[in-house]
Amino acid sequence: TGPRVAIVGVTGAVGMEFLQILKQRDFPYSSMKMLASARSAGKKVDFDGETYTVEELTENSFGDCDLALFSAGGSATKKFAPAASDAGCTVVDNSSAFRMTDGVPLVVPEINVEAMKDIKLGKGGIIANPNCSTIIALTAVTPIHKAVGVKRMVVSTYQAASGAGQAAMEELELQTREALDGKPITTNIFPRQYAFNLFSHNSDVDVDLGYNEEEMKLVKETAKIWNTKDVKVTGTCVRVPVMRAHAESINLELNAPLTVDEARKLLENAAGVSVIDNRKENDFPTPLVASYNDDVYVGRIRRDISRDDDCGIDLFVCGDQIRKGAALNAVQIAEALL
Ligand code: 2RA
Repeated sequence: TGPRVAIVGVTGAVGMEFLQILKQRDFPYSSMKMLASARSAGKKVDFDGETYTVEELTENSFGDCDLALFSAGGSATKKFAPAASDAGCTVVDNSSAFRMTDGVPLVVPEINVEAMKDIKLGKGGIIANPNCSTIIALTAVTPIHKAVGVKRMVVSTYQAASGAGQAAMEELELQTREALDGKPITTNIFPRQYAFNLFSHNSDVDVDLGYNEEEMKLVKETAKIWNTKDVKVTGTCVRVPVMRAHAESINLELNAPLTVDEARKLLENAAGVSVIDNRKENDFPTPLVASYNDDVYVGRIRRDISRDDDCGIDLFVCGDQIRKGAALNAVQIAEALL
C-alpha cells in the first residue's frame, strides 16, 4: 500500500535526490512514475531495484497518481501542477511558482507542519517547498524565535553552485580546471567567472530596491512561514564557489534576552539541527561537513557584542542545498501527508 507517486523533473539534481531520499527513508509507495520534459523522455532511471522509462510530462500524467514531487522549474509547475491537483494528485512543489499564493501552504515540517493540515493525500492540493536559503536559515533560527521571538534578522548567504542546478556544478568544476590551467574561462551558466570568485546571487534584481530575488524570497517567505508581519528581515545573497551546501551568517535581534548557553541548548534540542560550536577547538560548521547530510549545522553561537544587552545572537549555519534545502524537505512534507 502507500500512495502512487510521480516524480516531476526526475533527471535534474533535485529530482535524482528525491529518488535517493525516498529509498533511504523507505517511503511507502505503491507505484512510481518518472516524468520530465520531452527532451528527457525515454531515458532510463533506476529506483528501488527497478528500471523506469522517463515519460513526457503532460496535463494528463496524473490521473493515476496520489502524490507528485515537482522540481522542474516554475513554468512547468504553473503549467502542470494545477492539472495534477484537479486530477486528485497532491503536489509538493520545489519551485517558487505558488510559494506566496494565498491558500498554498509554504512548509518546513519542523517549523509549521500545521499550515498544511487542510491538504489530504490523494485529494489534490499544492504544498510549496520554501527556497533553500530560507529553509536552511529558518531551520536554525526558529527554535530561538519560538523561545523568545525574533525582532530582526540579518542574513548573509554564501550559496553553493547546486542552487543553480547540475549544469552550474559542472561549470564550476570546468572553470576551476580552466583557471588553474591558465585557459580561457567557459561562462555558459553565469555571465562572469565563478571559479575563485564570488558574486551577488544570479537571480533578478529589483531595480527600485536593489535587492535580488533570492533576498526578497528570504524576506517574504520568512513572514509567511512564521505567519507574522512583525519580524524585520534583510539579507545579502551571494553565490560562492562551493558545490552543494549553503552557508549563512545570521544576526538576530531578539524580543527578550537569551544567553549563548540558552541558545545553544535550544539548538542542541532542535529537530533537524546539529550544533558544531567548539571555541577552544575553533570548530564550526562548513559546507563540506553539511554536504550529503540531512541536518542544518549551527555554530559560532555568540552574543552580539555590538549590543549592551543579551537580546542579540550571531550564528553561522550550513545546510546541504539539494537535501534539506530542497529534496529532503519536500519528502518530509510528503511523509507528513501519510
Ligand atoms: C539558489 N535558491 O541557490 C536557489 C535554488 N533554488 O540559486
